[in-house]
Amino acid sequence: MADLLVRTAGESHGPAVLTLIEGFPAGVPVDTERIDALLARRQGGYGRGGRQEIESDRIEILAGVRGGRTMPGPVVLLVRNRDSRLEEAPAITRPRPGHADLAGALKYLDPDVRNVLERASARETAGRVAAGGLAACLLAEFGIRVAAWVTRIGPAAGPDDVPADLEPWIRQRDESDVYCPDAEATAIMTAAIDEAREAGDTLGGRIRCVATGLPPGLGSHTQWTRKLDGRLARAVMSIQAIKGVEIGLGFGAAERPGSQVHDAIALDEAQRDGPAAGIVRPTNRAGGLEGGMTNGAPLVLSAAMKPISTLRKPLASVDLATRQPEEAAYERSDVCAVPAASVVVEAVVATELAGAMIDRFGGDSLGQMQAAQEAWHRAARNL
Ligand code: EPS
Repeated sequence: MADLLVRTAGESHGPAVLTLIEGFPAGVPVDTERIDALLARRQGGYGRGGRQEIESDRIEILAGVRGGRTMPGPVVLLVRNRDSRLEEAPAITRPRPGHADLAGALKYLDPDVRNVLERASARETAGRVAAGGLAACLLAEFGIRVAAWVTRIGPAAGPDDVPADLEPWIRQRDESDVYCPDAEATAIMTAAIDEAREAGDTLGGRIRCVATGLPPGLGSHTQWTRKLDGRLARAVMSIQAIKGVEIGLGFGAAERPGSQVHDAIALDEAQRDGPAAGIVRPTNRAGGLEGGMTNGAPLVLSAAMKPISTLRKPLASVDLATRQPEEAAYERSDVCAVPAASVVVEAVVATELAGAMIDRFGGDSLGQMQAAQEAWHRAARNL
């Protein structure tokens, strides 16, 4: 089992965010425009603060690519920080409730929380999105599409649908300032963000992520570490400010009897050449995962994000330098970063799915993966 390993390095106001990707197959065409477009989408979304007016994220390839294709060996991607001023950035001793500040100060016994917040910052997600963009290049070779959008911002809910055809849905999402594929809901969401901004407050929300074209059998029931639902949940929960992950019905499954949770199994000979050999599921409440494996249906995952913890009207805190009660620190902040987080969810799901594809079909080269996938697909017709 070859693991796809993604590691990031870099501080929010350091010179750059770096991403090391190890275990990626050779021969994959690297579409830098696709990766840069994902980075640009992550920077956008209504409710972002002043920082994104400074940054202009794009990747520089430092290792592992030649002639536009991946080579055997690690890939290193760099996203430069324009707001690079780590040495000049002032000490911060008034921890923000909800941020890593206080837990980090206690862990490292350091009253200057700058040393913790610089790495805890969601700026790090630029590195994970760069990796997700590379993963999407691999998935595209197999006709796998991953897309995420916003379904709620604070009190404002958008449509909960999972469309059969993703493409028109994605076009509508891309027209929305909050990455929600519904114009009416977009207007209500942007108004909610305006209201929060005026109040000096912040808003969280919900994200939906769907992946189509997945072959059955990604992930494994044989060991807890290999269960794809567990791997996806870990990847998504590790995104800054994400507090909940659901697959399919998620928490809703707890409220229904089994007959209204599980998806019946049926035959459709017209789909004999399809991904599941003509064995179809009229419903997809499982969200495409059973027993820790994909079942041929689209993957459907949802995530909940808490509101940003840097508040213009700060909550009470304590100055760790003087031990006096003080308001929490505030320099500048996003009011709402749920649209940006939807792009990060899309990226980390793509990375996990690419890892599961490599695990299933071998990770040396794209050609070998494709041959293994086609051999399995041919054999599946005889099931
Ligand atoms: C963040 C604080 C803000 C955000 C940042 C995440 O940065 P700054 O302190 O420079 O204003 O803008 O997000 C990004 C820089 C980004 O690219 O997403 C935090 O504390 O997590």
